[in-house]
Amino acid sequence: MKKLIASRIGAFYYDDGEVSPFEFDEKASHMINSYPSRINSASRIKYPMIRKSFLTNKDKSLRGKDEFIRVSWQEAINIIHEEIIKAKGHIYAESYEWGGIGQVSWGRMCVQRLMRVLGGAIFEENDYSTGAALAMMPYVFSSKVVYERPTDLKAICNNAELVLFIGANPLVTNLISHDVPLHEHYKYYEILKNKNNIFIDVYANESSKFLNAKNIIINPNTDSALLISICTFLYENNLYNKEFIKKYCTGFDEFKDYFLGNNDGVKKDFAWASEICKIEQSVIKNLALQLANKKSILILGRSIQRQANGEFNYLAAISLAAMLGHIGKDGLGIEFNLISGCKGESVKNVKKIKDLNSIFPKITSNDIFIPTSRLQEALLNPNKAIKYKEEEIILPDIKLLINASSSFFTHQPNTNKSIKAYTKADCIICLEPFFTYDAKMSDIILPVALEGEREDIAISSNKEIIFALKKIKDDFYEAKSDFQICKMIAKSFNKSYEFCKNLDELDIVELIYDDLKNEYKKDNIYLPNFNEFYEKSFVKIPSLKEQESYTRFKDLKNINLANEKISKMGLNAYAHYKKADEFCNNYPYFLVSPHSKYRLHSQLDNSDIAFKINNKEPVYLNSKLAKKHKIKNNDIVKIFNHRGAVLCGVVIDESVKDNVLILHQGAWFMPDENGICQNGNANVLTSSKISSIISCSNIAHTCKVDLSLFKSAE
Ligand SMILES: Nc1nc2c(c(=O)[nH]1)N[C@H]1C(S)=C(S)[C@@H](COP(=O)(O)OP(=O)(O)OC[C@H]3O[C@@H](n4cnc5c(=O)[nH]c(N)nc54)[C@H](O)[C@@H]3O)O[C@H]1N2
Ligand SMILES: Nc1nc2c(c(=O)[nH]1)N[C@H]1C(S)=C(S)[C@@H](COP(=O)(O)OP(=O)(O)OC[C@H]3O[C@@H](n4cnc5c(=O)[nH]c(N)nc54)[C@H](O)[C@@H]3O)O[C@H]1N2
Ligand SMILES: [Mo]
Repeated sequence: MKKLIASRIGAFYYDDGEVSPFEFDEKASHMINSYPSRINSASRIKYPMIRKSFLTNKDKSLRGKDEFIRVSWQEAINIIHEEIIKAKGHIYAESYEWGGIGQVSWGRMCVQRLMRVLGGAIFEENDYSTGAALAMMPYVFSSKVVYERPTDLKAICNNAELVLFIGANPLVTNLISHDVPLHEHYKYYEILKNKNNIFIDVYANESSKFLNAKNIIINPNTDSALLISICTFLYENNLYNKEFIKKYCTGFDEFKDYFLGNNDGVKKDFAWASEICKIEQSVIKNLALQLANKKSILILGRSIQRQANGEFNYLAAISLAAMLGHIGKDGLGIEFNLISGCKGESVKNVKKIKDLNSIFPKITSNDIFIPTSRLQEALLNPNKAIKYKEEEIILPDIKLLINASSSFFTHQPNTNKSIKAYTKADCIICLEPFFTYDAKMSDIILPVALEGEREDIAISSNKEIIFALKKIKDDFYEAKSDFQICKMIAKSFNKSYEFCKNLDELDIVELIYDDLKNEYKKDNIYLPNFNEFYEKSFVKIPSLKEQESYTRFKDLKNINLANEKISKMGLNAYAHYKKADEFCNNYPYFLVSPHSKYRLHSQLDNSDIAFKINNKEPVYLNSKLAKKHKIKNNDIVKIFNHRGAVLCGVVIDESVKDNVLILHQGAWFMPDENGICQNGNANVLTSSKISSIISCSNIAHTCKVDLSLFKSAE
């Protein structure tokens, strides 16, 4: 019989090896087809296991090379208990972040709650996705802005004449979502096909192709130069909205002095940008004129802020949008939050669903926060003072790592540095369904149940459908849910009451459902009782359907284009373009590592939907570069720099900028005996430097490499 499964790659039915789409998914993703091969993957972890030399004498030197010994759950919990006591005050528990789903048993949430119940731990502030932007926005607007309710696609379709996508590939990045995606955005992208769409990217990405859009193919890491040169043009030709600038913007005069070159003698005009961006001046001018004459919205992806000085790329785009003066007008201006979560239309009167944390009383604990993506740095340099925003912080001394839902070796830039960093920890505990490199580098591995093997409750990303996640198949060997594992650890400290009032998953699922049901009842919206919901596996919340379109920044107060506090940090706040080359060693090509349509980060790389060329992750490059290196489609190439090397399979794509290699992030790290990754994990090559001290965030998209032919295709 068909059973419903809800996940971050979508909801779908599963019946004895067969997958079929969920009826309310408006365009089910191909990713759901990964499920059968994934649940039965040979790489799954079956039992709790402990690294042999850790078990015998706590030796760290064989981490990553050692064999694992099967232990009972009780033995594993006993050892974890002792290690937690030993490392108190030095435990890192961020568990960043995309494995699993659910309001009760999402690994990241469970581990964080467990550690807070036990007194606190070390966590990270902001995130890998938009770390630079999240830290920058309070200096520009009055709040973090990025994840606030977005101007939705419905409003854009109704109002915009020109949609400018900057480093954004929303039809790929909306395949997945934190909550269950229903892909309601497609119908709006169908409407957008009739508009004027322009993509600024390093290649003609999938979304651009879908919209049949115009492409401006840019030299990576130079978007702010392009955007600033348009500001100069608008200013000099009196084509900008003076009233908007006067009413809402501070710092414009300083910014103007910068783009006119009043202080440094360099006018930031089309000639200047053309040289930096490697785009013809006429193309930039044409874009500038269109922006000046059409009602537009700038849709920003996140890639351009996951770069050296990425904070300023967002600022440059905001400055341009401010000069265009559409911010706050229906469906126009600028938007940062259409990259995942679908967000076709805003649904009225949504009540917030609770989770394991919010359904129980809040726990206060002594937590320490480091900036996002600084774990490696903290492990290698405990007690080091680093500059962060306007202050100095001391990196904590980490002795124990506990990870659930996290793939550090594919998500953190500079994998070989990560390997060195991991040798510093005394103990590493990993809750994982699969034998990833993270699992291999751990001391204690605990097998985790996947969707379909545990009970939970989840909501769709548009908040219209509540899903019951059910156990629809037998236990996978000894795998348990993250919730069950964390509850067992809490219990070993006599803290399971604080963790979950001693309740089981299904009891908490019922509490969460009933809480939501009661909230809706206050608005005369009636949900079925829990048993009926659970029996059916999902419920569509009635009467929410009156969908409105929404535009943000209606209550805009101020945009600060050159915040003094940033200048006080030693960074030039009004110089919105900053060279990225200085961050890179002298290799000929930029490596860009976007998010793959075949994966959720590293997840699904071990499924049969993974797209490989000669068993390697594909690298996309254009024929000019291929000719230069005498390589052809399907050849295996080595991509390298001073940080390491990876092997990839060649795909020639004419649209890729001629100094760029595109290698999607997330291929599992599989080093040979010389440390060369046989599977093409992009982060072997990327730099772990910080974007700037404003955020100390990662710069995965600022990376240079070289390549050579490794093996010709037959
Ligand atoms: N299928 C799928 N969807 C996902 C994810 C996934 O792993 N798989 N991950 C999710 C998560 S957590 C996040 S944070 C988002 C990420 O969302 P984003 O950060 O927006 O996605 P990216 O794929 O990194 O980059 C988007 C586009 O920017 C382009 N780009 C890269 N460098 C530059 C540049 O210098 N200039 C310009 N103009 N363009 C550039 C890339 O070629 C790509 O087409 O995606 C989410 N959605
Ligand atoms: N080069 C480069 N690097 C990047 C980026 C980039 O654009 N380029 N993007 C960055 C961004 S935006 C992000 S968000 C990060 C993503 O980084 P992560 O969130 O670490 O990525 P995932 O690969 O999704 O890791 C999830 C892990 O959880 C495991 N898992 C699956 N289900 C469960 C479960 O139910 N329980 C538990 N305990 N584990 C489970 C999976 O097997 C996997 O190992 O990557 C970042 N890294
Ligand atoms: Mo992300």
